[in-house]
Amino acid sequence: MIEIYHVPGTRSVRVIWLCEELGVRYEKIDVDFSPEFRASAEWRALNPVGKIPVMRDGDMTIFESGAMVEYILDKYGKERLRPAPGTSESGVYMQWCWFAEATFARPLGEMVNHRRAFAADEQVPAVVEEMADRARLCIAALDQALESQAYLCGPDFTAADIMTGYSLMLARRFDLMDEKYPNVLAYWHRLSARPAFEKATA
Ligand SMILES: N[C@@H](CCC(=O)N[C@@H](CS)C(=O)NCC(=O)O)C(=O)O
Repeated sequence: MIEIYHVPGTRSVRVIWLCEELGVRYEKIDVDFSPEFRASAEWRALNPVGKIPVMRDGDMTIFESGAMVEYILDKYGKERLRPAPGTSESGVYMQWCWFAEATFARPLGEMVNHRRAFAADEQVPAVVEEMADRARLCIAALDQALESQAYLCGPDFTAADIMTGYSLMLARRFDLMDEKYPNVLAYWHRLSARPAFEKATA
């Protein structure tokens, strides 16, 4: 059975959410999120940069949440939740998956790290604001894409929405989603009402 090393509120939510959507069985293994544990030889053996999540399936161990999502779709997806590889729909699907982590989650992650690494009086507001602006640009891009469709790849929910849904969870922590982005707000309500999302974030 798939083992998902999990900390609530982290990117392991994506992997659990996907398994719940697909009805794939998994075991959740709680991880100590303290910097000390993440720096330990025990954890670095699973994730060399000390981050969450990690996933195991049989003798395979991987880090990077996007890779876990694609692996699960390849092995257990039965062609659900993503377009057929090699189609133009698949190109758009991959664009949004990569955008979710490489472009949108990047400034958000740095905001989280900045807040965690520095005491309130050591934080640099201009740096945080610059990262918030980068994240807002991403939210605006999503808002535009969602103007005439319910999900990022069209009328149907895909794993690109799972990748993006977690990034929106991070954006909400910083109050970056507001009425300037009505399509994103409506999209967020659709995503967060899904039973699989509720289970992954319970
Ligand atoms: N690109 C990685 C990012 C992993 C990541 O940044 N995880 C966060 C939790 S969601 C973490 O462990 N942060 C601790 C740190 O960066 O020190 C992925 O998608 O798995």
